[in-house]
Amino acid sequence: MREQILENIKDALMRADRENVTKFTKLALDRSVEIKKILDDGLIAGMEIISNKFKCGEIFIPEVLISAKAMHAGMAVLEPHFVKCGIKPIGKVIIGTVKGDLHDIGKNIVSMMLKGACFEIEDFGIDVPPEKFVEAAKKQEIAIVAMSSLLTTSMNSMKDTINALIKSGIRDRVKVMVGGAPVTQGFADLIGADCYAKDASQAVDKAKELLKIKNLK
Ligand code: B12
Repeated sequence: MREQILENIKDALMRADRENVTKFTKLALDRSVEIKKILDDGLIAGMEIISNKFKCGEIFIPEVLISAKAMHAGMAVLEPHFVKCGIKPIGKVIIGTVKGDLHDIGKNIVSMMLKGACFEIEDFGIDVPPEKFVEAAKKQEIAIVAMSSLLTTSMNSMKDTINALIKSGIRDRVKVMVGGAPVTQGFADLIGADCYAKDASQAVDKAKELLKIKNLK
């Protein structure tokens, strides 16, 4: 039954059927399916199928965009259940998709899971220029600057942001975390980031490691 609900979420996402994505995501929660399972085996699994169809030329940008909206609808159902942290935030993270890049699904998942793990999050959205990260990090006490990139052409903006942090003299005050489908550990090392994570769960573990916080949620 639970497996069937996850199948229904995937199926609705593939059909870009926002109403049913919402309905089956709520149903999965009602049936006590673990949130991480709903995310990984329902919503993200559905998005992977969309990715493959897009890659093969079976579907095009407009269809992907509608499925992305359905994905956001499912995530909106899950979000309040992630954010149940009741204790003082363990550090502030500013996060955004870098300049030139409009992809935000993965970044939003990372943001949601960090929030659920008691980090305070300020999400700058998409197409975020280096100056915006730097200005925020200058004005407030920021523990981690987190950047997402899904395009090989926007990855260099991560490097530009790190350079801008160095230039403004605050690189030592913050940790830099990077991720997104084309980003690798090698790339993170090359640009001088403090950490790379391949998915949202790993992002939570690594963010805690960066701040040396253990055993929290
Ligand atoms: C959905 C999608 C779109 C949607 C985006 C909607 C939205 N609101 O995000 C739309 C239709 C708008 C779109 C547009 C374009 N897209 Co697009 N898109 C995709 C697609 C199919 C899925 C991406 C996705 O959401 N995946 C699901 C999420 C959950 O995975 P994820 O993002 O990787 O995130 C996970 C991890 O990477 C990690 N992570 C992500 N961010 C971060 C950040 C940190 C700090 C950390 C630690 C971890 C982390 O954790 C996440 C959760 O586990 C990918 C295919 C793919 N294989 O990635 C193409 C893809 C990324 N797009 C591509 C292209 C080319 C484009 C366009 C240029 C197409 C065009 N001709 O216009 C435009 C670019 C627009 C722009 N300037 O950004 C290419 C990029 C190729 C390349 N080498 O650069 C891809 C790979 C498709 C392909 N195979 O050709 N796209």
